[in-house]
Amino acid sequence: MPFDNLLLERDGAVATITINRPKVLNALNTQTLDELRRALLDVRRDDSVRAVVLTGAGEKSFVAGADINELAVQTPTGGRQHALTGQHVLDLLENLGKPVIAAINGYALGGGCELAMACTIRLAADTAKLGQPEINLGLIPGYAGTQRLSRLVGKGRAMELVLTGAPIAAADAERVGLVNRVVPAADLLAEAKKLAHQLARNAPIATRYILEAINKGLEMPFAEACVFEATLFGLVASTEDMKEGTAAFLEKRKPAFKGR
Ligand code: CO8
Repeated sequence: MPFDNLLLERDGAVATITINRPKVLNALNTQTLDELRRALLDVRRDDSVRAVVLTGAGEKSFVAGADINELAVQTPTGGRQHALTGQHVLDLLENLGKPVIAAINGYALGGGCELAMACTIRLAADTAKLGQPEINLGLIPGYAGTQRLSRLVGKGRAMELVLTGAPIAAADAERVGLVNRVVPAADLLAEAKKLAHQLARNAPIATRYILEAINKGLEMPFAEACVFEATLFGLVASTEDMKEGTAAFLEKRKPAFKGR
Protein backbone atom coordinates (compact mmCIF):
# COMPACT_ATOMS: atom_id res chain seq x y z
CA MET A 1 0.00 0.00 0.00
CA PRO A 2 1.43 3.43 -0.87
CA PHE A 3 1.97 6.10 1.77
CA ASP A 4 0.18 9.48 1.86
CA ASN A 5 2.19 11.08 4.64
CA LEU A 6 5.67 9.70 4.29
CA LEU A 7 8.29 8.98 1.69
CA LEU A 8 10.34 5.79 1.66
CA GLU A 9 13.42 5.90 -0.58
CA ARG A 10 16.29 3.49 -1.15
CA ASP A 11 19.92 4.15 -1.95
CA GLY A 12 21.77 0.82 -1.89
CA ALA A 13 21.65 -0.61 1.62
CA VAL A 14 20.26 2.61 3.14
CA ALA A 15 16.54 3.41 3.35
CA THR A 16 15.42 6.97 4.03
CA ILE A 17 12.04 7.59 5.64
CA THR A 18 10.78 11.19 5.45
CA ILE A 19 7.73 12.24 7.47
CA ASN A 20 5.92 14.30 4.84
CA ARG A 21 3.29 16.70 6.21
CA PRO A 22 5.25 19.94 5.93
CA LYS A 23 2.14 22.16 6.06
CA VAL A 24 1.64 21.11 9.70
CA LEU A 25 5.37 20.84 10.43
CA ASN A 26 5.15 17.04 10.01
CA ALA A 27 2.87 16.56 13.01
CA LEU A 28 2.13 12.89 13.67
CA ASN A 29 -1.55 12.09 13.25
CA THR A 30 -2.94 8.56 13.57
CA GLN A 31 -2.56 7.84 9.85
CA THR A 32 1.07 9.00 9.78
CA LEU A 33 1.92 6.92 12.83
CA ASP A 34 0.33 3.90 11.16
CA GLU A 35 2.20 4.53 7.91
CA LEU A 36 5.43 4.79 9.90
CA ARG A 37 4.65 1.43 11.53
CA ARG A 38 4.12 -0.15 8.10
CA ALA A 39 7.29 1.41 6.66
CA LEU A 40 9.32 0.15 9.62
CA LEU A 41 7.95 -3.37 9.20
CA ASP A 42 8.88 -3.26 5.47
CA VAL A 43 12.39 -2.10 6.30
CA ARG A 44 12.83 -4.67 9.09
CA ARG A 45 11.75 -7.51 6.81
CA ASP A 46 14.09 -6.49 3.98
CA ASP A 47 17.56 -7.96 4.67
CA SER A 48 19.10 -5.81 1.95
CA VAL A 49 18.35 -2.70 4.06
CA ARG A 50 21.17 -2.37 6.57
CA ALA A 51 20.63 1.14 7.94
CA VAL A 52 17.92 3.78 7.95
CA VAL A 53 17.78 7.58 7.96
CA LEU A 54 14.68 9.21 9.45
CA THR A 55 13.95 12.88 8.75
CA GLY A 56 11.17 15.42 8.18
CA ALA A 57 10.09 17.13 4.97
CA GLY A 58 10.89 20.82 4.48
CA GLU A 59 13.48 22.99 6.13
CA LYS A 60 11.60 23.97 9.24
CA SER A 61 10.66 20.85 11.11
CA PHE A 62 11.64 17.27 11.86
CA VAL A 63 8.33 16.55 13.63
CA ALA A 64 6.49 19.22 15.69
CA GLY A 65 4.76 16.63 17.84
CA ALA A 66 1.62 14.57 17.87
CA ASP A 67 -1.19 16.23 15.89
CA ILE A 68 -2.83 18.63 18.33
CA ASN A 69 -6.12 18.52 16.38
CA GLU A 70 -6.47 14.87 17.41
CA LEU A 71 -5.22 15.46 20.97
CA ALA A 72 -7.82 18.20 21.49
CA VAL A 73 -10.74 15.79 21.06
CA GLN A 74 -9.39 12.60 22.61
CA THR A 75 -11.24 10.69 25.30
CA PRO A 76 -9.56 9.09 28.34
CA THR A 77 -9.69 5.57 26.88
CA GLY A 78 -8.80 6.84 23.40
CA GLY A 79 -5.90 8.85 24.80
CA ARG A 80 -4.51 5.80 26.58
CA GLN A 81 -4.82 3.72 23.42
CA HIS A 82 -3.21 6.50 21.35
CA ALA A 83 -0.26 6.68 23.75
CA LEU A 84 0.19 2.90 23.72
CA THR A 85 0.04 2.81 19.91
CA GLY A 86 2.69 5.53 19.65
CA GLN A 87 4.86 3.73 22.20
CA HIS A 88 4.55 0.52 20.19
CA VAL A 89 5.70 2.23 16.96
CA LEU A 90 8.65 3.87 18.72
CA ASP A 91 9.56 0.54 20.29
CA LEU A 92 9.60 -1.00 16.83
CA LEU A 93 11.92 1.81 15.70
CA GLU A 94 14.28 1.42 18.65
CA ASN A 95 14.43 -2.36 18.23
CA LEU A 96 14.48 -2.54 14.44
CA GLY A 97 17.68 -4.60 14.47
CA LYS A 98 19.39 -2.07 12.18
CA PRO A 99 20.71 1.37 13.07
CA VAL A 100 18.37 4.33 12.49
CA ILE A 101 19.96 7.77 12.17
CA ALA A 102 17.64 10.67 13.03
CA ALA A 103 18.42 13.66 10.82
CA ILE A 104 16.79 16.38 12.94
CA ASN A 105 16.25 19.14 10.41
CA GLY A 106 14.27 21.59 12.57
CA TYR A 107 11.67 21.37 15.34
CA ALA A 108 11.68 18.06 17.23
CA LEU A 109 9.00 18.77 19.80
CA GLY A 110 6.81 16.54 21.95
CA GLY A 111 6.17 13.35 19.98
CA GLY A 112 8.85 14.55 17.54
CA CYS A 113 11.51 14.63 20.24
CA GLU A 114 10.25 11.24 21.45
CA LEU A 115 10.54 9.90 17.90
CA ALA A 116 14.12 11.17 17.62
CA MET A 117 15.00 9.63 20.99
CA ALA A 118 13.85 6.19 19.80
CA CYS A 119 16.39 6.38 16.95
CA THR A 120 19.83 4.84 17.38
CA ILE A 121 21.93 7.98 16.72
CA ARG A 122 20.78 11.61 16.45
CA LEU A 123 22.35 14.22 14.17
CA ALA A 124 20.86 17.69 14.42
CA ALA A 125 20.98 20.70 12.12
CA ASP A 126 22.44 23.75 13.84
CA THR A 127 18.99 25.34 13.39
CA ALA A 128 17.10 22.53 15.18
CA LYS A 129 15.14 23.01 18.39
CA LEU A 130 14.23 20.14 20.67
CA GLY A 131 11.90 19.86 23.62
CA GLN A 132 8.90 18.36 25.37
CA PRO A 133 6.33 21.21 25.40
CA GLU A 134 3.34 19.04 26.38
CA ILE A 135 3.02 20.83 29.73
CA ASN A 136 2.01 23.99 27.83
CA LEU A 137 -1.01 22.07 26.51
CA GLY A 138 -1.94 20.70 29.93
CA LEU A 139 -0.53 17.33 28.86
CA ILE A 140 2.41 15.08 29.60
CA PRO A 141 4.61 13.18 27.11
CA GLY A 142 2.87 9.97 26.03
CA TYR A 143 5.28 8.23 23.64
CA ALA A 144 7.66 7.19 26.45
CA GLY A 145 9.37 10.59 26.46
CA THR A 146 9.59 10.77 30.26
CA GLN A 147 11.51 7.48 30.21
CA ARG A 148 13.80 7.84 27.19
CA LEU A 149 14.66 11.46 28.01
CA SER A 150 15.67 10.68 31.59
CA ARG A 151 17.78 7.75 30.39
CA LEU A 152 19.50 9.94 27.76
CA VAL A 153 20.14 13.17 29.66
CA GLY A 154 19.67 12.16 33.32
CA LYS A 155 16.79 12.73 35.72
CA GLY A 156 17.49 16.36 36.68
CA ARG A 157 17.75 17.64 33.11
CA ALA A 158 14.73 15.58 32.03
CA MET A 159 12.69 17.06 34.87
CA GLU A 160 13.68 20.58 33.80
CA LEU A 161 12.92 20.02 30.11
CA VAL A 162 9.55 18.33 30.71
CA LEU A 163 8.39 20.59 33.55
CA THR A 164 9.29 23.89 31.84
CA GLY A 165 8.32 22.72 28.35
CA ALA A 166 10.96 25.12 27.01
CA PRO A 167 12.71 23.97 23.82
CA ILE A 168 16.50 23.96 23.66
CA ALA A 169 18.78 24.79 20.73
CA ALA A 170 20.75 22.08 18.94
CA ALA A 171 24.05 23.11 20.57
CA ASP A 172 22.54 22.73 24.06
CA ALA A 173 20.98 19.42 23.05
CA GLU A 174 24.46 18.21 22.10
CA ARG A 175 25.92 19.49 25.37
CA VAL A 176 23.41 17.49 27.46
CA GLY A 177 23.65 14.36 25.30
CA LEU A 178 20.22 14.62 23.70
CA VAL A 179 21.83 14.61 20.24
CA ASN A 180 25.12 13.01 19.23
CA ARG A 181 26.34 15.74 16.88
CA VAL A 182 25.32 19.10 15.41
CA VAL A 183 26.10 19.87 11.77
CA PRO A 184 25.34 22.84 9.48
CA ALA A 185 21.74 22.55 8.27
CA ALA A 186 22.83 22.38 4.62
CA ASP A 187 25.01 19.32 5.33
CA LEU A 188 22.62 17.42 7.61
CA LEU A 189 21.06 14.91 5.23
CA ALA A 190 24.36 14.17 3.49
CA GLU A 191 26.09 13.62 6.85
CA ALA A 192 23.27 11.35 8.07
CA LYS A 193 23.38 9.31 4.86
CA LYS A 194 27.18 9.09 5.00
CA LEU A 195 27.00 7.70 8.54
CA ALA A 196 24.19 5.31 7.54
CA HIS A 197 26.23 3.98 4.59
CA GLN A 198 29.24 3.54 6.88
CA LEU A 199 27.18 1.54 9.41
CA ALA A 200 25.53 -0.44 6.58
CA ARG A 201 28.94 -1.85 5.60
CA ASN A 202 29.39 -3.48 9.03
CA ALA A 203 28.51 -7.09 9.84
CA PRO A 204 24.69 -7.09 10.16
CA ILE A 205 24.43 -9.78 12.83
CA ALA A 206 27.06 -8.13 15.05
CA THR A 207 25.25 -4.81 14.52
CA ARG A 208 21.94 -6.36 15.56
CA TYR A 209 23.47 -7.89 18.69
CA ILE A 210 25.09 -4.59 19.69
CA LEU A 211 21.68 -2.90 19.45
CA GLU A 212 20.12 -5.70 21.52
CA ALA A 213 22.92 -5.78 24.09
CA ILE A 214 22.64 -2.04 24.73
CA ASN A 215 18.85 -1.63 24.40
CA LYS A 216 17.84 -4.72 26.35
CA GLY A 217 20.90 -4.86 28.59
CA LEU A 218 20.28 -1.34 29.94
CA GLU A 219 16.93 -2.52 31.30
CA MET A 220 18.51 -5.50 33.15
CA PRO A 221 20.51 -5.70 36.36
CA PHE A 222 24.23 -5.23 35.49
CA ALA A 223 25.32 -8.82 36.19
CA GLU A 224 22.47 -10.26 34.09
CA ALA A 225 23.20 -7.82 31.27
CA CYS A 226 26.83 -8.98 31.27
CA VAL A 227 25.73 -12.61 30.93
CA PHE A 228 23.38 -11.55 28.12
CA GLU A 229 26.28 -9.77 26.39
CA ALA A 230 28.50 -12.86 26.78
CA THR A 231 25.77 -15.05 25.26
CA LEU A 232 25.43 -12.72 22.26
CA PHE A 233 29.23 -12.72 21.99
CA GLY A 234 29.16 -16.52 21.85
CA LEU A 235 26.46 -16.44 19.18
CA VAL A 236 28.33 -13.94 17.03
CA ALA A 237 31.36 -16.23 17.20
CA SER A 238 29.35 -18.77 15.20
CA THR A 239 28.89 -16.44 12.21
CA GLU A 240 30.68 -16.54 8.86
CA ASP A 241 31.10 -12.78 9.23
CA MET A 242 33.19 -13.28 12.38
CA LYS A 243 35.51 -15.61 10.45
CA GLU A 244 35.63 -13.15 7.55
CA GLY A 245 36.30 -10.13 9.81
CA THR A 246 39.15 -11.75 11.73
CA ALA A 247 40.65 -13.38 8.58
CA ALA A 248 40.51 -10.05 6.70
CA PHE A 249 42.40 -8.35 9.54
CA LEU A 250 45.11 -11.01 9.57
CA GLU A 251 45.37 -10.97 5.75
CA LYS A 252 45.52 -7.15 5.76
CA ARG A 253 42.49 -6.68 3.50
CA LYS A 254 39.01 -5.19 3.84
CA PRO A 255 36.32 -7.62 5.03
CA ALA A 256 33.27 -8.39 2.90
CA PHE A 257 30.42 -9.12 5.31
CA LYS A 258 27.46 -11.17 4.12
CA GLY A 259 25.12 -11.17 7.09
CA ARG A 260 25.60 -14.88 7.77
N1 CO8 B 1 -0.15 19.48 15.59
C1 CO8 B 1 -0.95 19.99 14.63
N2 CO8 B 1 -0.61 21.07 13.89
C2 CO8 B 1 0.57 21.64 14.13
C3 CO8 B 1 1.46 21.16 15.11
C4 CO8 B 1 1.05 20.02 15.86
N3 CO8 B 1 1.84 19.47 16.80
N4 CO8 B 1 2.55 21.97 15.12
C5 CO8 B 1 2.36 22.88 14.17
N5 CO8 B 1 1.17 22.71 13.57
C6 CO8 B 1 0.58 23.49 12.47
C7 CO8 B 1 0.10 24.86 12.96
O1 CO8 B 1 -1.18 24.75 13.54
C8 CO8 B 1 0.11 25.63 11.66
O2 CO8 B 1 -1.06 25.29 10.95
P1 CO8 B 1 -1.86 26.47 10.14
O3 CO8 B 1 -0.90 26.96 9.11
O4 CO8 B 1 -3.03 25.73 9.59
O5 CO8 B 1 -2.19 27.49 11.16
C9 CO8 B 1 1.31 25.06 10.92
O6 CO8 B 1 1.59 23.80 11.53
C10 CO8 B 1 2.55 25.92 11.03
O7 CO8 B 1 2.79 26.15 12.39
P2 CO8 B 1 2.96 27.61 13.04
O8 CO8 B 1 2.24 28.63 12.22
O9 CO8 B 1 2.60 27.51 14.48
O10 CO8 B 1 4.54 27.82 12.84
P3 CO8 B 1 5.49 28.74 13.73
O11 CO8 B 1 6.78 28.82 13.01
O12 CO8 B 1 4.82 30.01 14.10
O13 CO8 B 1 5.70 27.92 15.11
C11 CO8 B 1 6.12 25.93 16.40
C12 CO8 B 1 6.36 26.68 15.08
C13 CO8 B 1 6.81 26.70 17.54
C14 CO8 B 1 6.72 24.55 16.27
C15 CO8 B 1 4.59 25.86 16.69
O14 CO8 B 1 3.95 25.35 15.52
C16 CO8 B 1 4.23 24.96 17.83
O15 CO8 B 1 4.38 25.35 18.98
N6 CO8 B 1 3.70 23.76 17.53
C17 CO8 B 1 3.25 22.82 18.55
C18 CO8 B 1 4.41 22.13 19.22
C19 CO8 B 1 3.91 21.23 20.32
O16 CO8 B 1 3.30 21.66 21.29
N7 CO8 B 1 4.18 19.92 20.18
C20 CO8 B 1 3.80 18.93 21.14
C21 CO8 B 1 2.45 18.37 20.84
S1 CO8 B 1 1.88 17.29 22.10
C22 CO8 B 1 2.69 15.83 21.79
O17 CO8 B 1 3.48 15.72 20.90
C23 CO8 B 1 2.37 14.70 22.69
C24 CO8 B 1 2.98 13.39 22.20
C25 CO8 B 1 2.45 12.21 22.97
C26 CO8 B 1 1.01 11.98 22.67
C27 CO8 B 1 0.52 10.79 23.40
C28 CO8 B 1 -0.84 10.34 22.90
C29 CO8 B 1 -2.00 10.72 23.79
